[in-house]
Amino acid sequence: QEQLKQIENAIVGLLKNEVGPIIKTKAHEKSKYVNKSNAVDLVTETDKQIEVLIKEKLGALYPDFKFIGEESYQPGVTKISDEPTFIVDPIDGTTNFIHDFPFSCCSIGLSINQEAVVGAVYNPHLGQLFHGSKGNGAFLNDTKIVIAERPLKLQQSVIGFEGGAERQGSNFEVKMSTLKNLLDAQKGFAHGFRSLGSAAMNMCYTALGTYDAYWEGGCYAWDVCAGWCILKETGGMVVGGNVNEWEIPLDRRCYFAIRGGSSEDEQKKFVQEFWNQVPA
Ligand code: LIP
Repeated sequence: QEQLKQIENAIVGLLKNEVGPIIKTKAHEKSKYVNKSNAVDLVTETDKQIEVLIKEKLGALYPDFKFIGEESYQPGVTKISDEPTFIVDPIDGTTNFIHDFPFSCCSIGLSINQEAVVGAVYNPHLGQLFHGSKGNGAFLNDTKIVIAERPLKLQQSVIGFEGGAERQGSNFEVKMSTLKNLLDAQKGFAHGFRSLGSAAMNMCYTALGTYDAYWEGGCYAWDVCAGWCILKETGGMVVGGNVNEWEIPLDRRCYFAIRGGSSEDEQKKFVQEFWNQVPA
């Protein structure tokens, strides 16, 4: 537990002192970008530069730990093992970064035995640094995150949602139908949806209790690893985005995060009600 806290502090220092200033300055420059898998999956030189920097700095501090980063990921080759592994998104919310919308951040998680045990997410535009580690609680900057007890009901919820990079096919259709069902006055009737454009920020806003839940299919372990640890430390849970997926691995790519501040029974009931709105 103490060692995890030391790692958390090291990551926090790196984000605050080195990574954050780069993201903040470069976003205002309206960076040039190139397309990755398609015309809405974007990457800039700054994403790559930051990943190299983090790999170098964490590698010097923890030479035996493995490293997985969004920009060096090789589909089919890169796999999360049981060994201590830093799982990093150098800029999460790259579209926000390119458009200078103030919700781009850096997300650094550590997994051990495929469980997220340390996490830090820094949005330098708003000065919000979320961090936590297993058994040590979660913090927004220096303040411990404590979620007040309050009812958790689908009908009165605000849910984080993202369009994602996949804009056609059956997954996209399911996403859109679910969104419609949840808003429909005769079905889910949620209070509303919000889209921050960053999976890591969405996870952290669920950890804060600002969101009641966050649902996304299509993102990757580096988008959610850090936020997952932070959320768990505030009493939240992460399950699969599809029906009856209560236990999921870090790289399941379809996640449903639920805030704390309610009993496990209430959280599970919320999940069931949500799943009822996802077409088979
Ligand atoms: C993006 C996410 C966004 C999600 C996209 C993508 P990037 O990460 O944070 O919320 O919808 O699928 O994964 O590309 O900005 O690092």
